[in-house]
Amino acid sequence: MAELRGALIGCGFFAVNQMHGWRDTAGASIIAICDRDPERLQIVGDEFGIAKRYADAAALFEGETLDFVDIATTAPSHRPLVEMAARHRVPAICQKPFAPTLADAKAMVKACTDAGVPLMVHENFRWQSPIQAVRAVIDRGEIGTPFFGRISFRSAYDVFSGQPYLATGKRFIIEDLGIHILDIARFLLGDVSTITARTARINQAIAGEDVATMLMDHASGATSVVDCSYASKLAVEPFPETLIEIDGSNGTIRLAQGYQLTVTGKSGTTVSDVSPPLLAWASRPWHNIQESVVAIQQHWVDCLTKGTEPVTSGADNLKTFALVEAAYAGAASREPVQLDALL
Ligand code: NAD
Ligand code: 89Y
Repeated sequence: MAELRGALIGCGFFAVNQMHGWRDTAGASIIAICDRDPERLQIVGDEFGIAKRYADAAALFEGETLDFVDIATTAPSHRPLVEMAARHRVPAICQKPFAPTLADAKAMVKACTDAGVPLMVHENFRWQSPIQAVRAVIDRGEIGTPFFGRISFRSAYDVFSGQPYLATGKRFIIEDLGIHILDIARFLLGDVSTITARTARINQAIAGEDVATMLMDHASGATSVVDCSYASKLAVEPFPETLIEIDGSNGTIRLAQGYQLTVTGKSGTTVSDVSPPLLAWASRPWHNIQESVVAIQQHWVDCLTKGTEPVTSGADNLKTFALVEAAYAGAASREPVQLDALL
């Protein structure tokens, strides 16, 4: 079968990982790139040997016949670009956060549904191999029925040097990073009915919140705590590890710093190293995230080829994005927020 022909829009900081990832993804290749910043267009075009370069997304869609488009811009441009892809009947991947607002995200899902084109959000954290390892333990019934989870991301890593826009937005950690951790909670424990949230800004040099603590009721009956911080200086910097505790009716799972997985269940206690591989182009500490980029891109190609819906489709991601909106609303009101009312 012929390789799928894709184009990348947005050649910034994270897109370089996606371009490396496409080289490692079977069944697809990037044949054109687009960025309104000529310098970024040249840097990425030269590094990855892409001759077809566009400064304008409309010209890209007019000029190329594409099997998909990979949108790696920041959130404000996501809705116009996804709607443009829908108008041209081109399946689209859209980076997280899906959109500036839930209303925008819903409109994007509708545009793609109406046009009959697949839409996947690049929600890659659940594709990290340590997270997949935790889910596999739950799925094989080793700990029985989960009743509690703590999904935790605490760090003091300087994310602002690579992504300066993160320091300037009114919203920071929930929208940028917490969104992944909330998605992992959904991935491990199922959909959420209620969320209670508290936020704080410890680093006074940034505009948004850099600490968030969230308590969630899952439809399954499980309770989880999702806690995120970019203000936590630790002896050994854990970035970008997500640490996990799951308690079930027959045992427990602990994913500890250093990618150490301890499972106590029906078969006794096992301790294993679930470190992600260091891909040839990857660099520590980002290798965990970089590996998950290849995994989600391969999933997209497999889904497009088979005609199946990606697990982080636009429709699925509305439920993760709704948690972000609900967390901000609940942090402001100091009241629990029902998810049903938002979806
Ligand atoms: P960036 O600002 O470095 O890059 C964005 C690029 O898009 C810029 O080069 C900009 O010129 C270009 N651009 C913006 N609007 C455009 C438009 N309409 N047409 C053409 N080009 C346009 O941003 P980044 O740090 O690379 O982040 C991009 C996205 O990736 C963000 O949404 C961010 O949250 C996300 N991200 C995801 C992960 C992850 O693990 N999934 C990690 C980091 C960043
Ligand atoms: O933008 C964020 C993301 O998606 O993963 C980590 C990050 O780069 C900084 O918080």
